[in-house]
Amino acid sequence: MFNDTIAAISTALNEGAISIVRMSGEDAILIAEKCCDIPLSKAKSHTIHYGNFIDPSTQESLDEVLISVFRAPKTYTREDLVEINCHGGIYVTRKILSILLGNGARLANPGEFTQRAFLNGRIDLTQAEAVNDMITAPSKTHMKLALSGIKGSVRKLLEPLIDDLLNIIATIEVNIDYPEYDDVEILTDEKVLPMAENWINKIDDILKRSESGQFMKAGIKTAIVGKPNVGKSSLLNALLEEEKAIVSNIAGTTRDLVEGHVQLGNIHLNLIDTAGIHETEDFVEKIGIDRSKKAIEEAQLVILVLDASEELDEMDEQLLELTKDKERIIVYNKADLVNRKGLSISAIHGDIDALTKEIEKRYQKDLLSLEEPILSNERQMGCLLQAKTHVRNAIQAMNNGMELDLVTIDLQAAYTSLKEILGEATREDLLDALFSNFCLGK
Ligand SMILES: Nc1nc2c(ncn2[C@@H]2O[C@H](COP(=O)(O)OP(=O)(O)OP(=O)(O)O)[C@@H](O)[C@H]2O)c(=O)[nH]1
Ligand SMILES: [Mg+2]
Repeated sequence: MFNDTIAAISTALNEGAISIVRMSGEDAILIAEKCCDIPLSKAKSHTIHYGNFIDPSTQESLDEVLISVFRAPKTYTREDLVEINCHGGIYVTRKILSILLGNGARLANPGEFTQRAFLNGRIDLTQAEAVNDMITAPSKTHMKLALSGIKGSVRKLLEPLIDDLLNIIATIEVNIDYPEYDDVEILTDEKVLPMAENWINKIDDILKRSESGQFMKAGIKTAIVGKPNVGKSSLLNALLEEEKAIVSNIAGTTRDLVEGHVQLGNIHLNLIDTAGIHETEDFVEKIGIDRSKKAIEEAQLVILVLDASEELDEMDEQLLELTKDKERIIVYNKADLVNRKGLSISAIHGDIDALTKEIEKRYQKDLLSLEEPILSNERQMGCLLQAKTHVRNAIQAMNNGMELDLVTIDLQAAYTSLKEILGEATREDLLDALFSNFCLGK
């Protein structure tokens, strides 16, 4: 528990109907009571009170407010918590905060409310991270993942593994310290080895699903490429349902990369429309073409556009060759002019269902990874990878005939790495760095 009381504006500081100023700590209720005409110290927990916010130094009434009182321990921070709902003017909100600060509260650091929730043991680190994910969630998929994170999905995902490890470590310890104790199973390399192999499989499964989940969350980097005039920009516009890129019948219309984002169901594409690739002496166009080639290299998905109304030429063949090792979809555009076998679309008429269906089909499996609990960021995945390395070391040690009392060092390291995901074995400075990414009042 902390002995200072923190305060911050918890809503975005903008003109709006209401703003919320939040306070947490031992003196939260006392300080609030000093600054209003409501007997808050008598208020029951989880109640809301109407009254006036008053500057104690002048007795001036500043705003009509609603004050919520939450008494420890069933609060966001596990401390006494007060939320002052005032009118959402920037001046009045700031003024209320400054009066609270003048009467005993300290300005909260970014993320400090959530940090207290974590340090006071109400939530684990993955839940704290999920709070931030919820606030920054750009789509329904992100929101759903963040919510399951807030509810503790990562802990549930890891708990069987952590329990298993702890159990084995404890049994080995007992075997070493109390060899005469015959109630406890005597463990041997032969018994632990298959379990460790099983842990590796479980870890790999979680890592694999989390990687594909993270990939889907971040959005698929998709480059639309092809010769000039095949309809790349028309396709970009059709996907975005807006006239973002210039379309014309002049070959070489697009010279720079044009970017856009689109959500196809739950699939998020980060699209790049590129300059048509061909041989040219035009200096500016050449730069554009170099950028197109780089975009192909960096893309996670390439949509290669061919013109259905023309025979494939050498340039098309070169592009087919250039993109052959990439994850790619080949589409025939201008299918309204000539019908071809293969995936056909007519970008200019917005007739691109065949393409969007193909994309959805291709990423269906990755999307499924989002249906089950996964790790939600690089930090968590990094710790799990470390845990895997330690289990691997343990396996190697056992294969080399090492005694279990030595193997247990690697098992303990694996256990610590897993606990670190939940923030239960980390250092303070790491936590400070982590919570400083939060915004104020959270
Ligand atoms: N008939 C038909 N014409 C199309 C279709 N899609 C694009 N076009 C036409 O093809 C021409 C080129 O279209 P763009 O979208 O600018 O082609 P691009 O591949 O971006 O061309 P560059 O930027 O020059 O590389 C325009 O005149 C479009 O109207 C289509 O589906 N059917
Ligand atoms: Mg173009």
